[in-house]
Amino acid sequence: MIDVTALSAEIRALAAERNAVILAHNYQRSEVQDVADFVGDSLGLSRQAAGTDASTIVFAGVHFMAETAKILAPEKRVLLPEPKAGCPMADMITGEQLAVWKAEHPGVPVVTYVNSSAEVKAQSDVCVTSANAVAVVRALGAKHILFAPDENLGDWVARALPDVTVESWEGCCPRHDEVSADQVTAAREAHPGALVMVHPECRPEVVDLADAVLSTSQMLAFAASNSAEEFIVVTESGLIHALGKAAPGKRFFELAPKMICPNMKLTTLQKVRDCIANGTGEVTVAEDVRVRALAAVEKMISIG
Ligand code: CIZ
Ligand code: SF4
Repeated sequence: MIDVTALSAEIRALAAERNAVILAHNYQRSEVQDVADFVGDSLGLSRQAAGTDASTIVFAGVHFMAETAKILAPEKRVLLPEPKAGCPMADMITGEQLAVWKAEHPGVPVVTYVNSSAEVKAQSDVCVTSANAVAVVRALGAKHILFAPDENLGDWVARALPDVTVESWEGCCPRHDEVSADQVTAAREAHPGALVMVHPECRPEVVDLADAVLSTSQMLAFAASNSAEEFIVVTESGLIHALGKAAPGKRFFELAPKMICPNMKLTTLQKVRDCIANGTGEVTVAEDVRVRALAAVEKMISIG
């Protein structure tokens, strides 16, 4: 058995000694969230990365998130405690595949979810997160867009903006895409009165059952500000810990079985400690790719 308190104290001391800031995604293990300086969604954490005085950023999350931090904070050293922590959705489209798709649709703007590689962002007109996808596409003002890589999020945007033709790449988050309407209905029956919060990476028939369709940062704000006391949470299990801190005293229920992203759980306290101690897992982005990816990310940030 590891001593979580002692290991966490060791990590905090090492981070201070090495001038490192620890960022943890909302889907990380509870003890990794607790040792971090900041917990949040990928964009919120990347903004922390850009604004920090620390020279090293330890990104407890998956690869594309650390890459996004590097895109925004190129002068800093960005470390990913577990280099094998990838995102299957981000891997569903490569830079070459996007180039072919674009060539088939000359002049059609490419809108890319931040859950994508730097190579893919670099070929995109604008990025979006699940929190701002609808607002960014609306502000873009295009009648027709290519949307990559999440078909379900593309669907959500298309439904919110019926005047826009959204052509989506057939990617998905395996964890969110496998949720069935029956699972949500069973959770509602078990907890009548609880509000159902659904992430837009879920399928349309699951989104249809939601009281609110929200990104992780939006779920945290919604649960804290809503007068309801009970919520059914349809996103990755790690958010339950963050929700408990954002809205203390409220009750949060998960689906059965729980939604667990194995890549998010690869990062452990021991790996965070080893990464800071040894400076391992550095994430780099080629400068020409970074500059083009930054343009797509900055365009998103300027809109919302
Ligand atoms: O952008 C993020 O951090 C992800 C993957 C989900 C969300 O809804 O915040
Ligand atoms: Fe990727 Fe889904 Fe895991 Fe998020 S939860 S990192 S989208 S596989």
